[in-house]
Amino acid sequence: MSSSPYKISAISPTSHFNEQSPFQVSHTHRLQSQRNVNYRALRNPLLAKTKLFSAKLKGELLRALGGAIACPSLLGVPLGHNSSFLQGPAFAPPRIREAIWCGSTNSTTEEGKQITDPWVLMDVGDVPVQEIRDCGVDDDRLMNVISESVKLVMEEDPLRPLVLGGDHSISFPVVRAVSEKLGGPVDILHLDAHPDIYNAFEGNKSITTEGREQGKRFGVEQFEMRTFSRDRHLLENLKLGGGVKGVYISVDVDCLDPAFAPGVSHIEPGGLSFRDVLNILHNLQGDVVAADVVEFNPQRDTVDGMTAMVAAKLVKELAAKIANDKFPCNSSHQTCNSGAAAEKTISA
Ligand SMILES: [Mn+2]
Repeated sequence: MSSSPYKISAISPTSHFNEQSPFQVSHTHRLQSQRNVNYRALRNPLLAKTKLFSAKLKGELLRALGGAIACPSLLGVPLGHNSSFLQGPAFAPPRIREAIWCGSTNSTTEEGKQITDPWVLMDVGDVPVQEIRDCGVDDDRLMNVISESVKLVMEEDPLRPLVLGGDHSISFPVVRAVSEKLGGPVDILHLDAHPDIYNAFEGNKSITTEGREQGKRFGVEQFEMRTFSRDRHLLENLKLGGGVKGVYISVDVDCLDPAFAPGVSHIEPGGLSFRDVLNILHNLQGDVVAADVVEFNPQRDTVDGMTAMVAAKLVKELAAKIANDKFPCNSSHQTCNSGAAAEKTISA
């Protein structure tokens, strides 16, 4: 277990989880009197059904097509109010989607998968975070809504959550859901300019104490940029997820040097290059069960949406990492001569 960066090898964060459905607001009356909002909209699991319908539809489509073993599905979590500085990450998911499908770039990942291929990328939309907050729902319950939404996606095998943040506070409810759904801990690969391992930050429960001590306490191995050149070989040849339920990857866009990604709330010079990050992700060996890309802040991006493109490419490459199907010629429908590939040309 000594070969991983930013790894928390045994997370089973069930202590704060509320078994009650987040869509059943228990203190309805108090909230109604405070805000004069009809909480039936949340009790009557309309929101859950909407999300469930979208995930179910995509899941059924994939199962009908056959062959998919694991297919990443975008799930936007536009939450920004937990950022310690700016709230712009709440606006990130639509900007990332826009950049993913932007005509100025192509739909092929570096290893040759097509994101237009339903086996490679699905999308079940956003968790309606702001709408729920506007109803006066508190943060704990909101985090439960996020966890439940992740679980709804995971119910629809072979879908796997590829989460678009949002600020980094969303990673906790997402990992919690993944771990609970899979029935055990996962390894976490966390790329970030900041350790983000406070015991509590403005009331937020975080998975880990202060800095290095918390890291040690929770078995987090941290690799720092000042020694990156020394650790490069190790970090670019990681093998994770052994003995646990798989690997969760959390990429805070500010892990990148601001030369590559200026559109973040917390600019920290001296970070990774985009190629460094791709090398780490591409060479990682392990079953990636879910991932997130967080902290892209469109309000600080350049006019040309440069960081949006960076975030979008991270998402595309993570999708390629997660996507797994029975067809060896995934992206080559037209050129592959095998029967299996012919079967996959349904959508062509
Ligand atoms: Mn950060």
